[in-house]
Amino acid sequence: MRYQTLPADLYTRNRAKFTAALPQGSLAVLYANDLMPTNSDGHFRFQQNTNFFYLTGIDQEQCALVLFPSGPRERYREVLFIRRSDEHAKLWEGWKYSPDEARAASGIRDVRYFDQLEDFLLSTLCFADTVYLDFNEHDRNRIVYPTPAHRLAQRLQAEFPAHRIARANPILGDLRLAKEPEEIAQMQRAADITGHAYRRVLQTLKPGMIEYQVEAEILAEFLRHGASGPAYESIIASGGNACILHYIMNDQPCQDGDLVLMDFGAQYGNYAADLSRTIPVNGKFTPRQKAVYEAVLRVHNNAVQRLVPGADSEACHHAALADTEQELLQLGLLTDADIKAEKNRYDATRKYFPHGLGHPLGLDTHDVGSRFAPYRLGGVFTIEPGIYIPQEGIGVRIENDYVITPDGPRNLMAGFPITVEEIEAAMAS
Ligand SMILES: [Mn+2]
Repeated sequence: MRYQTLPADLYTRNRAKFTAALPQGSLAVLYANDLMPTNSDGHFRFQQNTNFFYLTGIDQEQCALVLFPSGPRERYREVLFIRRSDEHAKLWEGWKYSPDEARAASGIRDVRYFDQLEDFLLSTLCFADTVYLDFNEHDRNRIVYPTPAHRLAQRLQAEFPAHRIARANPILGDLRLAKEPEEIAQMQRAADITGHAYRRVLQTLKPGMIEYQVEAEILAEFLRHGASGPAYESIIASGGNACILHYIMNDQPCQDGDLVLMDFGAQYGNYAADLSRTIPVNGKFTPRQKAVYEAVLRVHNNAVQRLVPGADSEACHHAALADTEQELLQLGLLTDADIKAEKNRYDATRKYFPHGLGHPLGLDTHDVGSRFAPYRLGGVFTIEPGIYIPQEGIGVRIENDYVITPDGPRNLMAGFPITVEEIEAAMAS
């Protein structure tokens, strides 16, 4: 692995939390992700299934985990199935987990080969009444591709029609909202690498650079420090492009006098970082750019103070909209009449701040777990307010990642230049 792996004890604890939530008679089957085809004989870079990784630490295709805590025999209760390697795979692909390596990585004693899964399920299913599967659900994503879980579910419905199929996702999503200390340490590494990339941009950005050349500096720094790559497509949006929220074309020159909004994060050990910064292409904010920037920074700093256990993310979003409304009045972008004319509260403000305040972060950039769950200790959340003014060619977003701790929110991006003075100083040096 090109990353520092986490101790098996973490995965043992994660499995204990998950199995404790399974009702009597339940068996869970979690699969590694498929290697996904592109075209011809190509495939996308392998991306492990994050629920499978959370429970095993195994980062390889053709693997599965079966958990059957109430199984009648010890040998049914926790079994990891790994890909069987052979001379051909060794010649073309190199290293794959040996059973001993898989045991050491996962903390699972009973390791078998993936081609033995079928027979294992046929015998154990007779002692179970419910099968928990991970269907990779998300309320903003429609999965059109049949995952290994979908394929098993179809077979179960045909061959074991009296068994109940249940959703592992709500349980795992809820567990994953609160991070263990080892996970937070890994996320700090992802954040630190992201910081290296940010500092590199502060030192290299100059007028005339194409947005993708800025992206190249970022990706080079990610790889130099052991990241597997970006956790998501990098947004490098100069001038008015910043007002396109998911702008990833990155093909325009950064003009003297413009701002550039950058939203990028490294993936390290399968954990994501998520940073947004908006900086002046020539190293110096204009008075107007500074006014808008500092307005967003005040909204950001107020929002961080509300990251406390039990708080409701929707209430925090509304509080940030209220803060932004005040800033927009000050900036001359809104009038009292605009607010009075609103059909729904904050409609006028949402024109300039049309997205959410933040999201949970972890193995996934938009991490799993209910968006409506209150904040809790160990949760990691982004805070990313913005103000976008297309008519002025200005878009500003400022985003950091925070852990909710008993002592208040802890910034995983502490020390990354964020004030106007810090950014200008870093770009001048
Ligand atoms: Mn984000």
